[in-house]
Amino acid sequence: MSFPYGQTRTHVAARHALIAPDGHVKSNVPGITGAATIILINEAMGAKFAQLLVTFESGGRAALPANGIETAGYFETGGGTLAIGRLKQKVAAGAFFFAPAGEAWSMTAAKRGTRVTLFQKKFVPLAGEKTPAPIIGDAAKVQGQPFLGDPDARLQVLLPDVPAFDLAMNIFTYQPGATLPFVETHVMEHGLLMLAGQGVYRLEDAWYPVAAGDVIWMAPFCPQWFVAMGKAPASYLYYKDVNRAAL
Ligand code: UGY
Ligand code: MN
Repeated sequence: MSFPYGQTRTHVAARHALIAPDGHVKSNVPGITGAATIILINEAMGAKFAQLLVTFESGGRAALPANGIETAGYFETGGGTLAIGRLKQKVAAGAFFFAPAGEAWSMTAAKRGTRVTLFQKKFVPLAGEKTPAPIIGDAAKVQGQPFLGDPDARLQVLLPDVPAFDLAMNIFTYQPGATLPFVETHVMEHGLLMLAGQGVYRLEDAWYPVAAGDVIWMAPFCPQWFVAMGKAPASYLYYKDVNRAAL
């Protein structure tokens, strides 16, 4: 039942945010056509990265130029043809990619309804390390590892965990009742998309019911905790900045 009194689960605070799908408003983003694009998180919110949800119409396209921005993407549904520099591949639901800074990338021949989440960040090079190469992969082929020993909370690390990368993109899947083992408080920032299931997310000193389609921003040092609820597993895709000096 919906109440006609302007209610929503969306809550935007100074250091965290929950964006429920009922509040989505489209933006025109240069280079993306034939698609509904929602900018869910960016610097205007206080974040140091951007999170976008792109839902393509049949034949929609994205063509992003080579510049200082790197992009990590995940296909929730649909598919098309992805090209990153000289790497070109047909992709389907469950595909992920990494387009490094300095490489143009494009998505063509999109199937109608294809949903892609993009995380974009200004690349911070590391002395002595080359800029990472383009990647196109399939999340179904990435083994989930028990998180801190819990087989009911499994983490799929989609991108190489090496110093050249200054971002990570992971999928966390919890069996009903499983939790993050403690309230994490860390320097890394997160952008998160609930892919399936439901649960409760603690962000700073508030507890939020969350479900598939919700997006969360956690600023650095935002205390965070999650419990999966209901009868089916809950999973989320998330971004974090990694591997760079403290000062
Ligand atoms: O990688 C992480 O920091 C992860 N454990 N955080 C989270 O799921 N909120
Ligand atoms: Mn965390």
